[in-house]
Amino acid sequence: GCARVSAQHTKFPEGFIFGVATAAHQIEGAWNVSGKGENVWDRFTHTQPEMVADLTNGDVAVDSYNRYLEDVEALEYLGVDFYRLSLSWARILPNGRIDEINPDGLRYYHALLDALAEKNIKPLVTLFHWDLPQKLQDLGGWANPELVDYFYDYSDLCFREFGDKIKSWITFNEPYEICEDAYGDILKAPGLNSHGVGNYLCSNTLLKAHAEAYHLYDQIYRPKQGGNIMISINSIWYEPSDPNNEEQVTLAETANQFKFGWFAHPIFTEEGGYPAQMVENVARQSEMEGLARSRLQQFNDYWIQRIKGTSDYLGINHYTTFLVTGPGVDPTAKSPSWLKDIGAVTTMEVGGDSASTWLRVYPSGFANLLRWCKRNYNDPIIFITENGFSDRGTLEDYGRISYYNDYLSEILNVIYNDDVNVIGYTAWTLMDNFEWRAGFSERFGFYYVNITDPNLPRTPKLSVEYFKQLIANRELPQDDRFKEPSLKARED
Ligand code: PNW
Repeated sequence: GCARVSAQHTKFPEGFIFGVATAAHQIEGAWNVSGKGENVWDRFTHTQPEMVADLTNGDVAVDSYNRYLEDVEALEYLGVDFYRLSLSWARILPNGRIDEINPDGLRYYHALLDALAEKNIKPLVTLFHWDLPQKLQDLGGWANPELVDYFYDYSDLCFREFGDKIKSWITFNEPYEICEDAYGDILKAPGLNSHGVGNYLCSNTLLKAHAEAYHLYDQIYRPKQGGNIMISINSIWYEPSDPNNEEQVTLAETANQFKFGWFAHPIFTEEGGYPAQMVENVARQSEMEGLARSRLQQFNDYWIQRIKGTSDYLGINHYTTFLVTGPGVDPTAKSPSWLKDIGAVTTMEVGGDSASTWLRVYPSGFANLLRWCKRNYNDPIIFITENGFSDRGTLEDYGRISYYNDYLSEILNVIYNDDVNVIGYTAWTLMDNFEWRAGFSERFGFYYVNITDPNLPRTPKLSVEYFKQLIANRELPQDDRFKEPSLKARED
């Protein structure tokens, strides 16, 4: 061909760091022992077990509460620079409130942090990865603005208690999934299905809670502890299905503002507040519905300023791309809803597939997202806090290896060709675990876990060797054994 192709870079820049992630509710188990309180996922899976594809739950999960030393060994074998884990709020504060602290909860995390320190693995710790104490959900959860104060107290305790051992914090994992899936829909616990209403109440509380935790850390703890703190925002990247169709291009931009911009715009832009297009669309829809006020309440000036600039890095969880096919209402959209408010029809029909319907393999979408973030958010320092691939659980997981290889290649492309400032990468996930409503039917792990064996043995998949070699050499592995045999045969 005559296209100018720059050589594929394979080597990561000096100082780039690698890790893997998990989340408390997906791995710990021990749901009601040693003083842990009930959380929204305990309640959801116990009262509506049919909501989980294979009827599993997090009661035992992969028992990391008891097997954390095995997990640390697996991390050591991989050679990771850091381990991203989350703290279970209800394990530390059974009722969610600061007036009752569970000493066994603190002890567990201290033991885990000490085991990591011994292996020189740095913890990157998420304060909230979806497992709200049920007692706080009973008060309305994130739809209740009072949660700002409850999250402040919980964060304060965590910074004080663990801040000497934890130098990197994440406030919230994926605010979109929290507010839209759990409040606006039934896709995550508690599944309130308050579409077009609860989702926006949630985002107002969550962004304020995030900002207050940031300022607390920044002003009180950072001077003594010297760490950093960020938020992890999930994106589904939207592209026009026909890049030459102006209308689709505009609608894809609107969709990206609704998805990523919903939480990124208030924190990472000079202007602050929700994206203008989002404010306008929801106001217009609300008016058409005969409402006196928009379902999306704008922040006042105090909160716009208070929320702006409250993240040291832009944490990005990225997995997949959707296409925008045209204007209108998505056939799956409820009324009213976030999806209807966008005003675009979307499709997942793009790239290769995985075990998850929502996860399509489309690496170039990742590069486009990263370049878009550089442009829209004033060239932030970007930390990839999740990226990964699901299958049904094979040990020869060539699909996972090629996913990682192709998505990591795109990171190298944007670093070297577009000067995007990506400084770290986190793979989801260390071992197969409780994949929320998919249970164990979709597997994202480097290690396979046989959940029918009471010992829950962790067995390395081929991707363990791939990721280990990547980290050891700071370079994309070129080794033939990581290529799918059928593809290899075709090349020979
Ligand atoms: C993340 N999407 O969720 C979560 O942070 C993890 O707890 C979860 O296990 C993992 O990804 C795999 O699902 C996502 O639609 C949910 O793009 C949805 C999307 C991405 C991530």
